[in-house]
Amino acid sequence: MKIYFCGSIRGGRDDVHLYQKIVRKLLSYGTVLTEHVANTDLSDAGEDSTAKGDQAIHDRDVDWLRQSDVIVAEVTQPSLGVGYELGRVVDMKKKVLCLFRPSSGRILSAMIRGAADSQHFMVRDYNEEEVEKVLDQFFSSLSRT
Ligand code: 6IA
Repeated sequence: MKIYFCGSIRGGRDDVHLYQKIVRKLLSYGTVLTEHVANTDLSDAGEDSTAKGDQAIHDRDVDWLRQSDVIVAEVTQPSLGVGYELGRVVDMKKKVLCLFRPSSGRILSAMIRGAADSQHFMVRDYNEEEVEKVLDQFFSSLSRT
């Protein structure tokens, strides 16, 4: 199974250690196309900031989104890139799990929470301690569909 993990990069790297935990767990279900999102060496400067570099990142990521079987996004740290990726995949009719931590004190964008449906796009409120259990539940629900 090909999994695309979305997490904030230029939106801010406050949750990178949680992204690592999520990616470690996702690797037990399949190939994670975007392991670099959880790389602690990757700063919110996003290294190659030339126009060509950004275009290459965009085109490669959209291609990976098309190839992926499932998308998991940590959406607590607001990120334009993550929001854009989620908007693109809605039209691809892929299975999507968005993970949000209400304990952050933030309120999730209506454009993400409001996109939830009973078929493809799921938004799950959770605490960090239960993330592995939440992922287990999601992936076992996939194997039943
Ligand atoms: O707006 P943001 O930067 O927060 O967007 C983050 C999202 O966009 C992530 O879910 C990634 O899939 C994607 N993304 C944004 N920047 C990069 C990137 N930068 N590389 C890969 N995906 C990115 C450069 C780092 C790379 C050379 C290792």
